[in-house]
Amino acid sequence: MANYKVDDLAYAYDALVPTIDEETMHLHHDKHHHAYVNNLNNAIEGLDVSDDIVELLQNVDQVPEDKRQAVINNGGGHYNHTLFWESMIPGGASEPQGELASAINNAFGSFDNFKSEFEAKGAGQFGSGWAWLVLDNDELKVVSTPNQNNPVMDGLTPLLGNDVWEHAYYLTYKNARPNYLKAWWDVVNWDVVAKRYEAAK
Ligand code: MN3
Repeated sequence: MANYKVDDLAYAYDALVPTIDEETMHLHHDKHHHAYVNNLNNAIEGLDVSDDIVELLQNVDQVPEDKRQAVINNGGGHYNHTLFWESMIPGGASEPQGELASAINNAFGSFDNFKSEFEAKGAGQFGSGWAWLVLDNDELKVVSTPNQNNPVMDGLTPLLGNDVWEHAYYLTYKNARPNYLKAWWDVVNWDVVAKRYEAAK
C-alpha cells in the first residue's frame, strides 16, 4: 500500500534568507507540503497504486475517476514541492556549468535570455501555478502549469521548477511576483539541475 511522506529539508529554514524568509519556509514546507501529502494518502487509501510519485503521475489515468483529480492536485503538489526544495541551496553556484550551460545557450541564446523567458512564464501564469525548465525529448523548453499540474503528466521531464503560488512569496514580496522570480536565481542549485539533465537526456 503506497504511503507518501514529506522529507525533511536538507538545509535550515532560515538558510535561504533573504531570498526566502524563514516563516514562509515553515508554512510552505510544514503546512502546505504536508497537507498535499496527507490529502494524497487519503485519496489513494485502499487503492493499488505505485509508491513512486513519478509513476503515479504518469499513470494517473488509471486512478479511479472519483479520486483522479485529488491525486492530480495533491500528488502533483507532492512531486512539485519535493523537486522545489531539492532545487535550492544556500549560496549555490550562480549559473549552470558544463554541458547544461551549453544546452541552455543553444536552446535560448544565452543564460540571461533563459532567465528572462522563465521569469516571463512565471509572471504570466494567471493565478496559481509553476514555471518550469523541462526536457521535451532532447529539447530544453520553458513552460508553465496551472495549480499543481505537472510536466510529468504531459510526458515532459522537469529539470527545474519555481512555485509561483502566492504562498511561496507573499510575506516577503507581497504582490510583486516578478521580483520574487528575479531574486530566486540566487538560491538555485544548478548542480542538482545538471544531474537531472544528465539523467534525462
Ligand atoms: Mn507551494
